[in-house]
Amino acid sequence: MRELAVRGMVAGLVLGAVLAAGAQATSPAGSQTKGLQTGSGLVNGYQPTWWKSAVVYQVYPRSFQDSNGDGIGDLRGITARLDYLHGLGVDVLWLSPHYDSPNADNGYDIRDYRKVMTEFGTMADFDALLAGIKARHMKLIIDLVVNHTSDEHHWFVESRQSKNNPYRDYYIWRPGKVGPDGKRMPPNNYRSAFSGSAWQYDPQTGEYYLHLFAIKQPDLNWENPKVRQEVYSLMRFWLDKGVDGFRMDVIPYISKQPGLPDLTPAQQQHPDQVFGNGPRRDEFLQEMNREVLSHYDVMSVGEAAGVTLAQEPALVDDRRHELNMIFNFDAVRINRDGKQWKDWTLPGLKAIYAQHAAQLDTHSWDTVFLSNHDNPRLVSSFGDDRPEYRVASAKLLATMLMTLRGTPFVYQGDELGMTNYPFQSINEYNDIEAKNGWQEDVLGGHVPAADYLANLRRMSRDNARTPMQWDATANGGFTTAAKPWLAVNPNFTTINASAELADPDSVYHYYAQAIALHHRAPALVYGDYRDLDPTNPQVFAYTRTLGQERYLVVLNFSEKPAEFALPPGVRADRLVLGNLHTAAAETGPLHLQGWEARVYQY
Ligand code: ISL
Ligand code: CA
Repeated sequence: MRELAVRGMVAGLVLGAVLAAGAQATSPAGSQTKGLQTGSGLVNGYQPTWWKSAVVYQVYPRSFQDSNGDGIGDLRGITARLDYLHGLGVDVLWLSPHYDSPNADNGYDIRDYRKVMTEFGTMADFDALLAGIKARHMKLIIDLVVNHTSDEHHWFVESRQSKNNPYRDYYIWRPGKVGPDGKRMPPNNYRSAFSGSAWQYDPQTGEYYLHLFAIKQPDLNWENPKVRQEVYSLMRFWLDKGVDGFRMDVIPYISKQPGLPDLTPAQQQHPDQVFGNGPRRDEFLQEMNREVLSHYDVMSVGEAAGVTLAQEPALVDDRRHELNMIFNFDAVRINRDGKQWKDWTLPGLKAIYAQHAAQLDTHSWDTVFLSNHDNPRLVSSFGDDRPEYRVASAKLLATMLMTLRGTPFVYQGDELGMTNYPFQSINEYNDIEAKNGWQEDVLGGHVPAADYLANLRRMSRDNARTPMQWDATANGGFTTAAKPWLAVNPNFTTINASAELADPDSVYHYYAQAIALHHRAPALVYGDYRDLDPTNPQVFAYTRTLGQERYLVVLNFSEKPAEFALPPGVRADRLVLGNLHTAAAETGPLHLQGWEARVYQY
């Protein structure tokens, strides 16, 4: 009953937000920018498409909403919250893996691509979720994890049986080497992303299989045309159900280096760049596009670990017919060196966005994101999550996500300003990466426990995976179970959706406003990007321009006040979005408060 009452309240408030935003409803970019269109329908040189002007919201199903009291989020839980997402104004949901899985890596280890994970529900629940999304004129993209499967997938169960099993060649098997001491050694020096060798010895046939991730995630052999056809077939299965595309997990890794030689010491600094640039990568993606994607009006976004910005057009230039866009890691990982936190600077971040603008022409599209289920919380990493700055800095980051160039991705809970979790001990973590690292680094005697934990607390993926905070009741309204699968952040009593829906000044309502602005301003989608002051260490100021439609974005990335002199020609008398209630027009330089964000149209 409690659940129902709360949901009713949430839906009522959301309806209000939707009505309020109604006057600013999305319209196709082209209809508002006739002056800039050429005969071919281009806008500022870009071919307009729905996925370029969309705002995407990532749902991590395990942590979104539990509907049956087992402590694990599920599909019915998501369906029950669709009005909340619709009220936020997002167009597309990206669902992290919902497939049958033994959960060695929370669903990124798939046992059956055509079955829904039992904890998440049934295929009928999936169909109902999809129908609920379509009924709200939203779209759904799902996670395509085909660099590897679970070791419990029937292909692998077969593959490991014998060297002449028909599925043997679905995976990457190699005999070991003999070490100087006469002992068996893995075929090469590749390391798994989750510690240890990337090779696992299998006594059944006396060979090793490759796993760039967990031992329970054997890599598929894309050299085998049968594997590729299996993948295309499962893609069609979901597309024919009506899903609108895929987020493709570590997709550049599908082509392996011929002969799998050892990494050189230099390559060992950046192994992902070797894994992500195999010689047949583009050929495989072009084949996938030809055989599958080109037959549907869908969106494709590749998680492109190992692909540098300079290499990005190879995957996304629309004349190459591979993917629509990728997640380049330069910005999101500016605060780390390997797995270790490192301080970042604002000019460093700006330089990355400037490079994006310079290196991608109108044939290439981009993503804008600074968080997801593999990274700590947005406001904790790039803003300031101390109580006095959390709301303002979370709103500043929302402003930036919705005004930079590229399709913006919002990770669940960031629209509430959710923060990192106050982890104390290794036992509080669930992530295989954290646990394996503890085993190898700390128990192996290489890193003091206190140092490992201090870094992990800041960088762990589990920071982003704690359950959504819906209200101030037990476990944040995520579950009625006594214990959720991963603990709810204790700050749920103050940071939660119900409180934010009721507060017009909340991070949630600010996101809704920023998203609405993104939707009504073609310049924020297709406009040129110009950084006005690249070396300023405190203020990030840029313009987005599409013919006569011009926006100026000014962001004070600091708790300290700042002044910013407007360049000649910029009239700052039309504030269209701001996170602190400043007077719209200022004469002379702008006086920005700590973490103040403003958007002017001029
Ligand atoms: O997040 C990482 C380590 O902290 C990255 O190395 C990450 O593993 C890499 O970006 C690939 O991520 C994707 O594939 C993994 C899965 O664990 C991640 O959740 C997924 O996003 C293996 O499927
Ligand atoms: Ca459940």
